Amino acid sequence: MSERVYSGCTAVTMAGDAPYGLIEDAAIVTTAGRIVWVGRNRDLPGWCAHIPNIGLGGALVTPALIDCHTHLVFGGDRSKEFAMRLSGATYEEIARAGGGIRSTVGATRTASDDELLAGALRRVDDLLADGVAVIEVKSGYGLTIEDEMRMLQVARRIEQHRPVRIRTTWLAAHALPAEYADRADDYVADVAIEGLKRAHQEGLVDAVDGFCEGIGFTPHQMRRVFEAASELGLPVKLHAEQLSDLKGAVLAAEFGALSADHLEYLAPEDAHHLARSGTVAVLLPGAYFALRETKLPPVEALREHGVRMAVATDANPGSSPLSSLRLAMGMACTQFRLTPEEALAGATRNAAAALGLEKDYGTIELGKRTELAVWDAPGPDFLSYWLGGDLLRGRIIHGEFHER
Ligand code: DI6
Ligand code: FE
Repeated sequence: MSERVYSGCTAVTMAGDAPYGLIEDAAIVTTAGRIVWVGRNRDLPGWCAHIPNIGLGGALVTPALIDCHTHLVFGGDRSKEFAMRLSGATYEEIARAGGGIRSTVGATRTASDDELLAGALRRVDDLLADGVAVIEVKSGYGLTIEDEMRMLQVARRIEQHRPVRIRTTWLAAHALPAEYADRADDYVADVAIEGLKRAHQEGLVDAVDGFCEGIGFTPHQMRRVFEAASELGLPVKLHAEQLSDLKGAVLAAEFGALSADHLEYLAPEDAHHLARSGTVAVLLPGAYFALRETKLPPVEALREHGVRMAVATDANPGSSPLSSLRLAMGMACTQFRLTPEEALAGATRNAAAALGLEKDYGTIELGKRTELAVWDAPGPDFLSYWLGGDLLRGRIIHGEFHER
């Protein structure tokens, strides 16, 4: 059942030694949603002769893209703050004045579940049009146990409405709600940690994150959250070094984090910590762009130390109002000087690693899930080079081709 040969395509496997793992005139064979053979069409084994063969007309086929860092469940929007920032207010000033994340918290708490879901689905649809098949979604705009859990429940419901895999991340340590003003330690204990235990009991948590920053939580507070996560056997990740260098990435590495994210202010000499722990560096050029940041993440040092780099949208109403992963890839190249191949690896193979999903996703290889993106593009560089447009011809979801 559900066996297919996809032929007449250029396979961008993102595996093996060739650039992009490229195979010209390729065939990909799938059985029950898993890749069972991939190679040159002329080498197709005899046992494939009876399998329905679908010609892709010279299309480019990549692993489906993965957006490994989003905050796409939220209420309201922050277009007014966008205007304020353009007339001189900084992101931090707005946050300290009660705007920023806290204003989205107000709008999220008052939104119904269905309203939150409807807003999220619009952004999910944007990502699907970019060939995305897996999306990580964080909580962090509820900041009570109930509202944080509600965000993750809404995020999980996305899977019932769209053909996409959702991973949910507990990010209660995102901002301090007004009711806990000057009591950050209490908030960490009562909500970030107690809530985590409850959300985990309900099966809502795939990973645990925090905003380690002057306007967020201290490394000491994040350590307490990470210790609680480790006791529950949950993997961690961290918003680290986005606005200043608090050594969050070093802390993340100490806990064997799946990823450390943002990293504009990472000291180059700290890159080796991420390499040693196998922690993925998730680069978020949308936030760099929208905040008009000028400090670049130390890409050269990350590369030198062999730290795997991912690229994600950070889709959120404040620092990164962006729902195109391909645009994030283009920005990663132009702003951060990634190569187009690094950018695609960052949205496939390394994004899968940032979510602990590399056994199933991120490359076109034997045994992986047959989740692929089929593009009208002359070559893989094009995916990062061309900004915007409608390049996706279709998606292969669980082994079945779906035209856009
Ligand atoms: N860093 C970010 O860029 C987002 N969260 C975080 O910790 C911003 C979230 C927001 O501004 O609403
Ligand atoms: Fe973020």
